[in-house]
Amino acid sequence: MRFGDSPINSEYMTATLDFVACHNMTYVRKYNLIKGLKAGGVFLLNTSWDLEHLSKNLPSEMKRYIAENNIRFYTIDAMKIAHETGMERRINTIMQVAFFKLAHVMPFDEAYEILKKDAQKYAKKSPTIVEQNLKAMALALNGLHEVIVPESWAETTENVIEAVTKETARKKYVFEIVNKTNAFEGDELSVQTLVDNGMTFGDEPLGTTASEKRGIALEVPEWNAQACIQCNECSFVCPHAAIRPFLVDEDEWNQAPEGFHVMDYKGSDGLKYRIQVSVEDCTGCGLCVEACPKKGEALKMIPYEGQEKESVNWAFAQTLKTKENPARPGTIVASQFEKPLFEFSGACSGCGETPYIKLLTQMFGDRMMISNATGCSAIYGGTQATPYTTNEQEQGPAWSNSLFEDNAEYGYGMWLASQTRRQKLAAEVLEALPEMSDDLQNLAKDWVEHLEDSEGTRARAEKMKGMLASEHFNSPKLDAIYKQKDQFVKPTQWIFGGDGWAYDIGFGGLDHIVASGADVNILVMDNEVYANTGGQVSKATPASAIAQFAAGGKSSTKKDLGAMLMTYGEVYVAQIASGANMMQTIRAFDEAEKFKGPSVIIAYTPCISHGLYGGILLALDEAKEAVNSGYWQLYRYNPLLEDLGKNPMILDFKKPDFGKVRDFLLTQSRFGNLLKVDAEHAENLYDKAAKDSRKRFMRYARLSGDLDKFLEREAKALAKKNADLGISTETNLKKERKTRPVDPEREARRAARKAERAAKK
Ligand SMILES: Cc1ncc(C[n+]2csc(CCOP(=O)(O)OP(=O)(O)O)c2C)c(N)n1
Ligand code: SF4
Ligand code: SF4
Ligand code: SF4
Repeated sequence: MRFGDSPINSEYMTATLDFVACHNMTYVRKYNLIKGLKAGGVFLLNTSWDLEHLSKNLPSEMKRYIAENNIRFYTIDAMKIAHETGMERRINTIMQVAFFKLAHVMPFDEAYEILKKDAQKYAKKSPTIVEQNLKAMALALNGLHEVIVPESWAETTENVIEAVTKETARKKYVFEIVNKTNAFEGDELSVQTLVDNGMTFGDEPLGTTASEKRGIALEVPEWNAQACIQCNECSFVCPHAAIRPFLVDEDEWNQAPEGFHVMDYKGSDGLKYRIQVSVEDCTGCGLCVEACPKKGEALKMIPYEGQEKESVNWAFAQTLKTKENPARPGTIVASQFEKPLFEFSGACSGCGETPYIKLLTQMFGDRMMISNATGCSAIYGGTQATPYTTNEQEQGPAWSNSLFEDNAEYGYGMWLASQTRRQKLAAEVLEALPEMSDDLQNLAKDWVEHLEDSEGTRARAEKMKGMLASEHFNSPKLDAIYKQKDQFVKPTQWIFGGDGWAYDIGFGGLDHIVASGADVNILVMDNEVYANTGGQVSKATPASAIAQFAAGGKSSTKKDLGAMLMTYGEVYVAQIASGANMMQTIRAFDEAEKFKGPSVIIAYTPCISHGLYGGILLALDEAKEAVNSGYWQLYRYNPLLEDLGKNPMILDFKKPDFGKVRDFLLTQSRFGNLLKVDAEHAENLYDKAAKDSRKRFMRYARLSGDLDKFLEREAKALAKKNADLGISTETNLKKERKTRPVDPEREARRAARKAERAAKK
């Protein structure tokens, strides 16, 4: 930020600075934070370290700079203050006070009054929040501590930043590209360095985020074996794959480091079970704890400090052998014993998109091909470090991003290429049958017969590979087939993107590819906004949501992409929300992948752009309430069922309470802010949003055959509600009439009126 007496209109990066604040102390070892700080300038660090720890932990380069340039160095333990005042992990108010106190951009008393007044904005929500903020502000003033910089700091020579970087660099690429760009020194990279790292065609090695070890969490989960029920749900919801279940055999257990506590695995004799957190990859979102059925007992958030030892345990867990998955296939537990081939992405802490991608890689990652639309998933998916990685056999997703608008076509091209190669290979296999042994012939015929089948493809491919390994010398034809062994496994083509891509800018292409009948799987991560470019409205944005280009709340209805695609009749379509129903998500992914035609899965995606009051920590509740209120419908439309004479449409949640839509909307600022601007307008739009949700649900219920049941239930509920309120409705009037005692006078009057009418005729 720049400050001056007159408005500053020009935009440029600041190079010489008066004030630098670091709100996350793990950054001190990652970035050259005080580069450009003027002599006599102020450096403020949020930390619990005292002088002894500062001397030990700060990089020498930083200590030297502070000492040589007479930097005024202050610390504050903002996390402690936040906890003491009930503000949990929110430290912004505290750091703001410290900033105004130290930066002198305006008289402090004046700034403090403004901040106090600003805190009153929370009064509408709760007076407690106002009190907490005011208390935190007062404690911030007392908590500021000026560090008396020891003279010895000027003489430190060891360069810690460099030492740490070199130590953690697994590869040349990580050292020369990833670490440089992460330290904001990408501008200094030469073209030659990119060429030397094989990037001429935009290629980059897989699994590089695993080397980043960003250590950005202020708090991390701590596992307690005594209370854990081994449900693996913490691992399922983690957006960053930073908490995972591990199975340990007796030999491995004997080698385990001290503190690597385990419990007996309840599903199989002789195996031990442990939930392990990678504290350096955790972002501290807290979702694992929210998901834990034994929240607060089996898993709880504790300060990162002191948990560094867990890195040793994580490193040990990485050396454990992969065990045969002991859990029942298709379950949540089983899914999480599979290694995620998408880990430690740089998505926002608590992102709702990444758990979907992670789960897909756990289910099909060893044979996945992915084309990705531009959007958040392209940025965290494939910038200088990629979260896509490989299993022990070096198998992993092949990923690429072309453009925003052509993603479906691009994925179709990938599919077509592999399809063409595999069909050519199948023809070669059939032609070479006479040159094969009987056993290989049987295998080869079976392989051709199941060319397009996902189930069992890995096993068939491995068997073919094994037999051909000894027979391929026998003939040039067999040798040519053996050389194409990478084509034996049926790949699974996925096409990822956000709603901005699928509903709007890439819709024409998506529709075209779906209509082609190609066996591709499309995942639409619907956060109902163009998140990556700052929150522009899309056709997926619901009525009443505020977004860019819809500042007064969107007035039109959310597009029903699923219903449009169902009209083809030959497309698998599902709507899911993993935070609300994990099993339905697994089922939909599995069915979509097996379906030999186009599949489209539309996934409800909590996002920081929704402005959840209470923070992204509540993302799972957001998904649950979206479904419970009927705002988001869960369904699977499977054309295969129609072929079996069944109804292809299955509603996976049938008891929505549309009366709760308004409550759901008011948990998020994207809707809630409208109320502050124009309450009447807001209420009208909320009403529309609820009606839109009901209409959509009815549309699906009509298809699934649940409509009558639902209307009946709705009528009964209404009658009960009215009866409770003493209001008469058609249903309870009838009931009343039946049960009302006969009143002779009224009966006589009725008979007289009837006679009068008859006489007139
Ligand atoms: C043709 C084109 N228009 C606009 C852009 C800029 N752009 C890049 S990502 C993006 C938003 C993506 O939104 P969405 O598809 O909803 O994904 P999200 O970021 O929400 O995950 C936009 C507008 C672009 N790259 N290409
Ligand atoms: S706090 Fe968030 S990032 Fe860390 S392990 Fe839990 S879910 Fe994963
Ligand atoms: S969610 Fe809780 S109970 Fe379930 S495995 Fe994780 S720590 Fe254990
Ligand atoms: S903006 Fe939303 S979708 Fe994008 S990375 Fe952040 S939380 Fe995820």
